[in-house]
Amino acid sequence: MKRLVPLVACMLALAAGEAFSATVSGKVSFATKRGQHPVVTETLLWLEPTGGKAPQRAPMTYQMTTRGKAVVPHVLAIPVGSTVEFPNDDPISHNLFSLSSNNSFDLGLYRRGAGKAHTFESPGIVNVYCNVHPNMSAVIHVMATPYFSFADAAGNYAIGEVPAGRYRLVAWNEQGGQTESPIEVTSRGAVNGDLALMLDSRNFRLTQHMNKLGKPYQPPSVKDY
Ligand SMILES: [Cu+2]
Repeated sequence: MKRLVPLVACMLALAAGEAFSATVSGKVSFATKRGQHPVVTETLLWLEPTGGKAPQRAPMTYQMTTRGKAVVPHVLAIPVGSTVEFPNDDPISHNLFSLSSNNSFDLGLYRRGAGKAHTFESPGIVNVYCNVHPNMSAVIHVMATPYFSFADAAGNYAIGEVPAGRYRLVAWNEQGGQTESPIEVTSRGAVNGDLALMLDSRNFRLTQHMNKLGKPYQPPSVKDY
């Protein structure tokens, strides 16, 4: 009798037209050269439906804090339409900005305090820099899909509650770039496809970006502190 219960639950679910969903999980690994240490926990994975549109996660409010002349967190993933607040914990002023298309912004120079906020209306990768400190940077992924998750320190990832369908599974890391794999979640909740992804950071070079006016940064001066 006990064994019948899941079967009955299953039949009821089917009768109600309830589709199966699956957890898409696997592992990301890195090809590196000596001295390279990509931050594995900053690896973002997401699923884009191939054909058809993904539902959206409700927009939320997030924070990106300037602290110790760094941006924390360094990588953020947010549903499209979300707002990011930019508090400044430092005793010095910062000026975060982005020139990324469709999501450009310029907070202007701001002192310690709650800071300003910006709402990100377009999906895509937003490269964030500070107009005062060329070494400060962050990345905001504005997601058009609700299916995204960061890897853990070992590179393992899990994206839950994925309905049946065909998807592009994409992995991104700042040093490792981007790679993808076609996968399918079957109507019975099985996951087919290559879930072990390899990111190649060997060609990564730290390049100097321009300031918010598209000009090279001036050499640091005492005034910047
Ligand atoms: Cu700064």
